[in-house]
Amino acid sequence: METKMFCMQCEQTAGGKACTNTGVCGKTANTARLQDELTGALITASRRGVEVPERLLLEGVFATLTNVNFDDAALEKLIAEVGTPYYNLYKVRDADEDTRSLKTLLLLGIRGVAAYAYHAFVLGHDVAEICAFLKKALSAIGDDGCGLPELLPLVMECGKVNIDALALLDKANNEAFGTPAPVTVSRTILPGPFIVVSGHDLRDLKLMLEQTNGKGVNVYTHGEMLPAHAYPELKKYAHLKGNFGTAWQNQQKELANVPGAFLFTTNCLMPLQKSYSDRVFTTAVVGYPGLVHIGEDKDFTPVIDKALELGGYTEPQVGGTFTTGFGHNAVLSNAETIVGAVKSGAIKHFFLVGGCDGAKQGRNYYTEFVKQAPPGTIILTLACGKYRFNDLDIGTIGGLPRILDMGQCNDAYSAVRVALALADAFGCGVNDLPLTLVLSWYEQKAVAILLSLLHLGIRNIRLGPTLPAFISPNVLNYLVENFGIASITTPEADLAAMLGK
Ligand code: SF4
Ligand code: SF3
Repeated sequence: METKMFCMQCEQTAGGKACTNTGVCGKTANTARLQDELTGALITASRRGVEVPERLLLEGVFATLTNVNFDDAALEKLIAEVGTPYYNLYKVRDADEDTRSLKTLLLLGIRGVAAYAYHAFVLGHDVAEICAFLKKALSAIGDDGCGLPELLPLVMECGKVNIDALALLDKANNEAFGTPAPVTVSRTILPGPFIVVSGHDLRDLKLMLEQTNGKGVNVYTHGEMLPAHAYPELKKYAHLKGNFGTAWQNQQKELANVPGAFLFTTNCLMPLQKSYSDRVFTTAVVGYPGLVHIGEDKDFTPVIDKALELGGYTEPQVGGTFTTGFGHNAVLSNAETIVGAVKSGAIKHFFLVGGCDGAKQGRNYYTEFVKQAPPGTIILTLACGKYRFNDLDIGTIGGLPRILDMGQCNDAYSAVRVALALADAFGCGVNDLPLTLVLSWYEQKAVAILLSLLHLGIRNIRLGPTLPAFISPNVLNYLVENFGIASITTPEADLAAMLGK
């Protein structure tokens, strides 16, 4: 059968191997080709030392991440802006399987790094060193003579650079929007016109709040935007009312016929359905054919006008609540209580159950895992995978909820900070803490975060729902031998093993 495209970058890839005809995500073969050409053009530019402005480099890498940009015209524009002939990515695919595996791991890792760096960049922070690494990595991917000895250290360095990007973004978000504090977020949608802001970009949300202020339009967060409610400079807007829906993979169902306008600032955007395609808008690196895209001037008037035209609900759509805002500052302000509770035996174990959500059946594992985690255990969580269990009430320990939502996927940095502080308090290494990481992955930011955790030497991570298709048997062996990485099995068996039962 003819191969029209080749993409294996996300967890839902066709048959667990590769999308070769059309993307399970809805990406067409032509869009996949353009994304390859864009990556190939950036590879050539990096190899030849052609100057590519930071914004273009970050956008060009970020635009190829899963569920970000489906708009061929936008991709063609980026390719033209880079302006170099493109390196043929099929050369990577034709390499021996371990080289291919490491080059793919590196490429997908930098896609995640670019996404995080982009958010820090738009908040005015210096991303020069991160961009220098992106170019170095792109250059290595396009170097046909580059083999395992060169690639393995680069893959680990990608993990380090991603930590730098996460730290920079943490600083950028805290400086711009204040220090997040725990908050209860309503899930009720009130009557009247409203806009739902999805994705990860807090700056876009802030600009939307400013522009809707006093206009009679309420604003709700969606998906990874939920932790925004914890930032004082965002929370202060009275018309930021609450959170809409659940994780990204439910959007085609949850957005159907909703009388509000939607703005996607980053992944995860799914192919649109007729019943709501007239009310979805994109901005930044997100694109979808036929939609109104809000450009760099960030004039959200078309979104606001659409919300006013739709008018919203006439009756409140009553929902429950979520709790979020347990970033490193909030958790570490309770450090004494936590350390005391561990010493007294009130807290027996910490689980970091975090990562992406997705459509696979097997992801119920994470819900079951949290339900079955015994009393005396704390669940730290982050990213959109939390929607599998963040509506559960599993009680408190010493006044702290047993489920602590640390934020977006980039707040993996918070989890690292907390783990390092606890290790410090107990005078041990992170791997000696009563802490196990149970991660769920879907797209390439999760790949970057995984590399960061490996760079920090964190062992015995459980990964699911399945292992990535781009990991060759030898690379997997390396990860198992050096880091004890393992696939999830069942909640019962994994909990027993983690708790030493
Ligand atoms: Fe397939 Fe995932 Fe690539 Fe989409 S991003 S084409 S679903 S592997
Ligand atoms: Fe989610 Fe797409 Fe990965 Fe930021 S929004 S974690 S999947």
